[in-house]
Amino acid sequence: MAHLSFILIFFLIYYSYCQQCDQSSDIARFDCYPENDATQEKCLARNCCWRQPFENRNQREKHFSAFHDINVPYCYYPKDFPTYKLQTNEQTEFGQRLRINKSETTYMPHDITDLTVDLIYETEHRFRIRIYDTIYKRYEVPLEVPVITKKANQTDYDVKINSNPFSLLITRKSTGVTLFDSSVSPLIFADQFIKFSTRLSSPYVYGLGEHRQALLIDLTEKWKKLTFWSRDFPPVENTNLYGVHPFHINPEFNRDNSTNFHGQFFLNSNAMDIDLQPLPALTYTTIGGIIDLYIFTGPTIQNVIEQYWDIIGKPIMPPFWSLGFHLCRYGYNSIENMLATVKRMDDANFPYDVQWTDIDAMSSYLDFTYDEKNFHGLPDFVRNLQANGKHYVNIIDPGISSVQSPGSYLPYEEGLRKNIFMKKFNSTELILGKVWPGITAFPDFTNPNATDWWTNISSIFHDIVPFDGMWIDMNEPSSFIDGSSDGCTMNNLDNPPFIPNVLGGSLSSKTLCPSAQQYLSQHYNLHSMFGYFEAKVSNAALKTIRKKRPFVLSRSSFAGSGKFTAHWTGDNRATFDDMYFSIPAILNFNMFGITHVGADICGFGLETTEELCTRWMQLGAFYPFMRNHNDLGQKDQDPGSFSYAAQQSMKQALLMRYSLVPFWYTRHYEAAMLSRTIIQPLFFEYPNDRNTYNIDQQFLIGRALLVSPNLKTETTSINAYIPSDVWYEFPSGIRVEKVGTFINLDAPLSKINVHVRGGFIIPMQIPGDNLIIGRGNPFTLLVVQSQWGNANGNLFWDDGDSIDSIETKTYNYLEFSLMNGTTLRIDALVTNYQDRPMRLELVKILGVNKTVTNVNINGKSYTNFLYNIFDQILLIYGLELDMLTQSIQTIQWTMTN
Ligand code: MIG
Repeated sequence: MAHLSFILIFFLIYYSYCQQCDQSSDIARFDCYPENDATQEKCLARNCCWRQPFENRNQREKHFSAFHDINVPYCYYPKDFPTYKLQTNEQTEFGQRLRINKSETTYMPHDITDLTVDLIYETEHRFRIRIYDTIYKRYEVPLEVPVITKKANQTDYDVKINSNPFSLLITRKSTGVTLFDSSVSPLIFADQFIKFSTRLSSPYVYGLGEHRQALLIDLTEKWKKLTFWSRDFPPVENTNLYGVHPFHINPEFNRDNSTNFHGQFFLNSNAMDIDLQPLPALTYTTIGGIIDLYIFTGPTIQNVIEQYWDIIGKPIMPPFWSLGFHLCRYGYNSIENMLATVKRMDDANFPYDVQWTDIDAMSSYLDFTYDEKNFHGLPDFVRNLQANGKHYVNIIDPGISSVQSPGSYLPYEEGLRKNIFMKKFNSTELILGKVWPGITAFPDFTNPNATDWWTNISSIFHDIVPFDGMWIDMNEPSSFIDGSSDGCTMNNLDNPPFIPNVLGGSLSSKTLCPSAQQYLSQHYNLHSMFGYFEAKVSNAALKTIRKKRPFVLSRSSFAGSGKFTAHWTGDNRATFDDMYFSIPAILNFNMFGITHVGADICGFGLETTEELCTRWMQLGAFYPFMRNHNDLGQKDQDPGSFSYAAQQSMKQALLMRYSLVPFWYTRHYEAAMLSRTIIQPLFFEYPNDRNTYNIDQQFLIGRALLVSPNLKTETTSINAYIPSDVWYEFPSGIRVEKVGTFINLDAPLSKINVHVRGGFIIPMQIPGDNLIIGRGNPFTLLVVQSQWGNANGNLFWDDGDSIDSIETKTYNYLEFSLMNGTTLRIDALVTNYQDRPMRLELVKILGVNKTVTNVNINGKSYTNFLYNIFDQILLIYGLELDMLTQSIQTIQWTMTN
């Protein structure tokens, strides 16, 4: 009898194990053992299920590729894995406050058994979930987000609470589509291990940076792990990189073929993994902070971006000059070499605005110094550039040398006095790393005193070398040694029970110990925000010093960095592949609210070629931030260093950029004011055209320009997608006949394909040698009719450099509209910046399909026009129209019937 009951009990346990482990398919498994050393034994010790995947059961080898993370997990959660139950649900002003708890602990140390869940109905389209320790206050991300205390009157989402086990379900009211569903896996909330999952609405995901990846993360068949922990590393796939942006967009494909979009932002700055799987589902695993999750319900993609930027802040309005061409390299090594480069630029008449220097211009790599021997006369060089309308930017690294002889290095000594350097764990001793100048201390930019210190030492240097912008590099922060000059502690910050899949396998890999103490919290929590705070402080310092609109370029970034800084994508290489990856990168950073972004043109590492550099200069002319930059030891790659033919191709692209600057500048205004991305993928404008969903070799500038670069070596044509719409080639004005399909376009080395879209009016300007010299030049308008004969455009214009021209409304704002294919109207809506006239010289109208017989300007007949019947282009030239003199002006034409 005893024997029998033993068998029965065994059978029951086994049976329930099977049931609890039953999964209809592999894709519904959630990884219970994400570490590298999963075994059956270790898995079962976690009370999880261990089974080979259903599919490919006999092809075990195939599943184990180099990346353990892209496979179906063998170890996964059973259905009854211990998790939380709902205890109380209280109605509050902002929504609901829940108490959840659990009685059993999990495999991670320090489970937090009593949690509070705040469900905040922030706006009609924005929902916030906060899950935190009911008793002890935990670290929270020091980002200034809106505080909502009152529930929105109406919402387009529904929230359902499951009580046992606890989970949340959020659906879109209008379609019933699931936006968030955490029931797919158990919530785990331990001190250093927080994990939860959600179902996705479709297997298409966009965002989740900074990673080197295609624009579309397609989960139809793929498992993917993305890791977040700021890291200095030349961009490769499948690793954490310089910045952290846990934001994604997920389309919802409706039965009626329409598409909605929603977004999600995980406000958490700790090291984390995001796992994606074909269910489709997404899992967050973070090792600190709280759960603070935003859901943005769109429903359009532009709405999602706007709703996200309402949380993190809108991008900074860049100074006008910073839209020009920037030239830099690591290793000019002497002022003579740099002068020779500048001369090459001027001799060949390239438009160009900003000259940079790298660390080789410093004295012994010390911040706020310059090498008075090899770069003798740098101050005069800079003043001379500035006298000619150009600008100068220099590099600053965060590591401050701590080993200079006493009395000789103010940045360090002032920093000591102001007590702004990072400390070792539980100590007043500085934590020291090693960077270019040798042993260095690291400023804690979260310390309020750091702003004064940074401003002060920058200002003293500015009195010597009057730089116009700050390039803040190495701010992951990067160190040549792991941890510190004397290692790290053995405590749980330096050795957490779980480490996300970070490069190097350790949180202190090529950076400081996580246990380092900063003003606001431990480095463990703030590491990925180092660049964010440095950018914030540098932006403030520049404002104080120059009293003008700041320009900062930061390598490391966090959600919200766009408020303070521009960004470049770091140490790419001179390959065609790297050139391609720059496009999804700048598209992503636009979604992340860092709209002023570019990649090192012609490639940083490796030797470029004339072909690659020509292609890349052409593409880079359409990056929001255009800088050619090169690594130490590589041969020159400034435009002037190439053959005459290559120079001509590069110059043509530069002239396209410069002539479009009024259009660019207005896009920046719209980004800063209206939360519009500057560069966007095609699907942003054509969300109902599925062909566009994975296009990342082409992109749009604003809504009106389509850029289709040639990204392949030794080819003279490209296969480009032209969405179903009215398109003309830019600048020729020739109509594209075949649309809504991929077509072959001529793309010889001398040409980059750019198209303008019907329905838009593009403000342009005759280029000068640089943007400052060209500021007073005449404007032109490119009017591109839609199929209905209308078009719209706008123009923002101010002095280009004031900190507060938007706040004080010291600007001009014009709107252009074409009606009935015959009347162009200019509305000068704001005209508060009257320094000089805004002279319109030429209007080019595309798509005029009948002969034009008469032109009237403000009611008076005007004879300077040309009509080209073959290309259907009307040119009205020789205009002397000051666009500011009247609030409404009209240009009208009459056509034969
Ligand atoms: O350890 O300052 O990404 O743009 O030229 C390399 C030298 C440090 C890395 C930057 C790169 C810059 C380089 N810096």
